[in-house]
Amino acid sequence: MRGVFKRFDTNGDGYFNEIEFGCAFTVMGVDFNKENLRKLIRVSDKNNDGRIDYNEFEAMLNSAGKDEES
Ligand SMILES: [Ca+2]
Ligand SMILES: [Ca+2]
Repeated sequence: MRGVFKRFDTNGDGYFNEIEFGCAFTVMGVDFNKENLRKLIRVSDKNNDGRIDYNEFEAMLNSAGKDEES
């Protein structure tokens, strides 16, 4: 999964910003609108720095797999 993260971290700073995050989902075939994207970033951004690091990304994917019904 780290390769996936690197691939979508287009400016190479080690974090996903909103644009990179949106692109990643588009490529994975998930079409989020901006509002849902922001919501997901807010929920996934555990340390509240406004961007998603690898650990947050991985945790988000794990919880998305487990928690589909809620
Ligand atoms: Ca980045
Ligand atoms: Ca963060």
